[in-house]
Amino acid sequence: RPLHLIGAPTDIGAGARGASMGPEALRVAGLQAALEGRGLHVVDGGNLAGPANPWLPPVDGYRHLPQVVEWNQTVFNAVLDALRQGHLPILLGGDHCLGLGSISAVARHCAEAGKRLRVLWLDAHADFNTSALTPSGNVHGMPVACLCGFGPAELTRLAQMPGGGPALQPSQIRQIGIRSVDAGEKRFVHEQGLEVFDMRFIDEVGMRQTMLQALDGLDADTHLHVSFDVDFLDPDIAPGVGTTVPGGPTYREAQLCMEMIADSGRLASLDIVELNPALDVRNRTAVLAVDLVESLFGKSTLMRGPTIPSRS
Ligand code: DIR
Ligand code: MN
Ligand code: MN
Ligand code: MN
Repeated sequence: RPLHLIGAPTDIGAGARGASMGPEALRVAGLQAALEGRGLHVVDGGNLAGPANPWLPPVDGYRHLPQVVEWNQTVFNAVLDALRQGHLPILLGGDHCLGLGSISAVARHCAEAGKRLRVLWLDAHADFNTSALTPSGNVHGMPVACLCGFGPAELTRLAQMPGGGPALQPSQIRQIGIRSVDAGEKRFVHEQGLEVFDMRFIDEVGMRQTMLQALDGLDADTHLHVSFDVDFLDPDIAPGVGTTVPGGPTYREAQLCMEMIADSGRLASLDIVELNPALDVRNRTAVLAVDLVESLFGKSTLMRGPTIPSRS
């Protein structure tokens, strides 16, 4: 099915300015040509428009909430539109607050199409803060909580399902690469039972076993959404992000992660977020993101899949 690029040039939920340049950096790094080189049909829908970043301190625990709501509404509409056309949406962020709009649309579409939804959240952070827990007020630290129904009415309403429940249950989410969780956020992650494959887990069992577990239970009726926060990657290879955290996946671990997702054959929507060209070095982080996205869409060294068949 055609891939549909949706640019959302904003840093409205971030703690550093510059993620608004992410969509263009990914285009300059050759995203479309790379995917077309895989034989895929790619439509670049261009960039969405939305309010400027007023760069203000938090109000009631949120920075820029009205603007965050507006951007997410716009992203929601664009992603739902692409899905209803039978396209595979690729959201080019923008910061990770946009995962709320994107995944809300995916959840809505799955409900309409009778599909089950699994979300892989590749990130250094759990993004499970609330206004009461957040140390920063930056909404890019809150989208997972909002999707699960914990957030301001303006955002949880967008994430509401036809039946009235939240877009996601914690049981539908697998977080991978996590290594920075705030104190209150940590308790909340535990309380809600989020399945977190943190860096210690990956160190101890390896990326292969991690991905086998994260992808376990997918079937033909599962829509797999990947929300790829570029700060998932180790900052040594991916310096172009606003909130680097040391000790992330290496180049090889990240490749294996993407290859195993590709092998599942279930990928049906994608976010690429938090790329910050203002902090990058000659666009290398964008180039790396494109390289990894090629693997995510099935690029492999040889004309074969896994060496060891996909059973743990
Ligand atoms: C931190 C940073 N946990 C916060 N979050 C980031 O401000 O809530 N998420 N950078 O990607
Ligand atoms: Mn389309
Ligand atoms: Mn994130
Ligand atoms: Mn992050």
